[in-house]
This record gives sequence, C-alpha cells and structure tokens, in this order.
Amino acid sequence: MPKSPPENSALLIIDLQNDFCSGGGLAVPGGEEIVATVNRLGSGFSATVLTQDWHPAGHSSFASAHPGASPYALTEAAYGPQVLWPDHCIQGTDGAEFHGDLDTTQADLIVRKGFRPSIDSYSAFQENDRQTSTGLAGYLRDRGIKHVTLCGLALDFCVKWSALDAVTNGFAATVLTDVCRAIDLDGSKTTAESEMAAAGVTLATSDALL
Ligand code: VGL
Ligand code: ZN
Repeated sequence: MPKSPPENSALLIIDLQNDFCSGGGLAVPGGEEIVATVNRLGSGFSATVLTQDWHPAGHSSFASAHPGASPYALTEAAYGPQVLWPDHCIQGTDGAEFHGDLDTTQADLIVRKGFRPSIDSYSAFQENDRQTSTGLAGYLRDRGIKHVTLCGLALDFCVKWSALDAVTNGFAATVLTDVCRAIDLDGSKTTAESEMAAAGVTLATSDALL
C-alpha cells in the first residue's frame, strides 16, 4: 500500500516515451527501467500529469535541421544556446508514444510541449525561450496544487527544468531521483542535481512513497 503523498500534491511524470527508452531516437540509458516504479507510485496524488515531448518533423532542435551539424552540438537559437538533438518524439510517430507498459489511465492531464517549430521546451512549465508558458502552472494552481513530485526522463534536461520552474512558479518540488534516468552530457547529471538542490528542490527516493 503506497504511503500518502503530501496534501494538494501532483505527480508529474516527464516524457516517459519510446524515443527516450532503449532503441529510441534519443535513448536515455535505462529509461525503460523506471516504468514499473512509476506505475507503483499510484493514485494517492491529488492530480497526475504526464508530459509528452511532441515535435513537428524538422524541428529546430534537431541536428538534422541544421546542415552540417552533429547531434549534441550547441547552436545559437534566437533565445540563446540550444543543444541539437537526434530526431526524436515526432508528432504521430511510435517514438512519441508513451512507453507501452506505462499506466496512463491515472493521468488527469497530458501536457504536450516542443510543438512550436522554432522553440524547444525542456520544462513542463515554460519553453526554452523562457517566456512562452505551457499553461501548466495555471492548471495546477486552479486545482489547488501546492506541491509537485517529479519523475521521468531525462533527469538532467526535462526533469531538471520542470523542477526548477515548479519552484519559480511557487510550488514546492520533490524529484524522485531513482525514478529518473539521465542523458549525462559532459557531467550534466551531477550539475543538474546540484542546481536543483541549490534552487530548493528536494531530492528524494521513491521509498519515501512506496
Ligand atoms: C528531452 C532533450 C530533448 C527530455 C527532450 O525529455 O529530457 N531532452 N527533448
Ligand atoms: Zn525534445
């Protein structure tokens, strides 16, 4: 029997999609290993939200959209530095679907992000231009949510930015680090954990809830 999450608390499951799992376009090592635990986190939350990375073909964050560029290189977008990724999570493809074992029935809301051709969005709250809102903060506020618990992929990109923006938007945030996996570009996993801790995000493990 899962232990109760805090009152007015939402579970935010970040980008648990085929392309971030083994064999996917932007596979995060061990991405699929977290699915069973995510399912066990269960229904004790006041709200459960899934995010879905959802790019149009030829998205500006894809290296393939920049002639001569290699994946994982940095480019300068209109809004600042942007990592170029292998093609992933293209709208309507199998890679963009949630992992087949993920129990999506508990989700109240699916937030799609990264659908604007010229703006990437790591965060569930705010796109990479740091100005365009996804609407999630308003949704959570309207539902009386005060605290978000995050898990999913990838710890050092979409989970990190979502957790930091949760705090910026006035929510308390906890990241379940064992229910995340990282891309770990040049030590980005360790940096992400320090940045989150410094911003007041609580780093915890799922045994606090299971
Ligand atoms: C992600 C890179 C590009 C993520 C999404 O889910 O962390 N990373 N798109
Ligand atoms: Zn993406």
